[in-house]
Amino acid sequence: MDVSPAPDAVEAVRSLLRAAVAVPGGLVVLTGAGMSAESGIPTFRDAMTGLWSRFDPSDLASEEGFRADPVRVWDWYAQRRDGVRAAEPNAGHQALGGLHRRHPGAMLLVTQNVDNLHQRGGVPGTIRLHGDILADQWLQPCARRPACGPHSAAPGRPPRCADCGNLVRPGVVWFGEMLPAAAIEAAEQAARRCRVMLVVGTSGAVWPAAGLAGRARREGATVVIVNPEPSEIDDEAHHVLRGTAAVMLPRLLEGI
Ligand code: BV8
Repeated sequence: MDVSPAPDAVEAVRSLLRAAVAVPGGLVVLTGAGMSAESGIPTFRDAMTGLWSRFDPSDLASEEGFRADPVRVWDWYAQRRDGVRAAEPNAGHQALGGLHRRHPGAMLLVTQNVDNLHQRGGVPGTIRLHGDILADQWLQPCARRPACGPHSAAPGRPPRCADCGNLVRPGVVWFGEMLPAAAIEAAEQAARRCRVMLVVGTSGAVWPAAGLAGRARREGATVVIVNPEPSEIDDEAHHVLRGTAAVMLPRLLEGI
């Protein structure tokens, strides 16, 4: 396992990627918060600095946490939403968008990120395992028929239904909640079929997303990790390139 992105290490991975994008579904890219760090969106690890450093993310990102203090959790998401709206896709997002344009159908992009930077970076079909931070949904399914939409809620922190008091929550997957079945099934199927899985900017700490690299490896794929720091899934990798998403992805994907 080579650790420094020496030119020959990068070239070895580039030839694997070149072969992978020659077949439909040959490449699966799995991304985490590190993918958006150079767009100014703090990673979960880094987010625990400053204003929110006194809170455990899985406390804030949970139904229990929301029910315990809806205002605090709503404000946390409102601040993160502003950050996502103000952010731009970085050179890493753009490089993946370029590869998608050059080889439609060859790459499946699976993300843990709840921002929309992959879509804005040119990969509209990105599979979102953990939802969309800019989407709203009801905390409880609306009992009315036809059901009211969360946009009809009375403004507030959080907005709530003027009739039944139902709260609006962000359209993300909270800890303890199941992932969207279609998304995790598509990701697991793609992991089973790919030739190369490129894992970018994830600590590999959150499941079931963290299990996708091991599944791909067990099915015979080559696993490549791009991360400036060690992650909890480095053992699943055949190649680890210590670098950032916005620097390493253009180096790996240009001209492929
Ligand atoms: C579930 C949306 C069924 C919300 C998120 C098995 C074992 C242990 C625990 C579990 C298990 N199975 C289930 C669990 C429980 C739990 C879990 O995994 N807990 C962990 C913390 C131990 N999983 C769940 O609850 C999942 N649901 O399993 O349902 C069930 C239910 C109950 C019990 C059993 C089964 C739901 C998980 C989804 C939660 N929602 N996000 C929101 O965003 O507000 S997860 C959220 O955190 C992100 O989406 C992301 O997935 C995760 C953060 O991880 P990363 O993205 O990797 O980011 P992190 O900050 O950790 O690391 C950043 C990395 O980037 C670092 O490595 C750094 O070095 C690198 N980096 C930094 N800069 C750069 C860079 N890389 C490249 N370039 C750079 N510039």
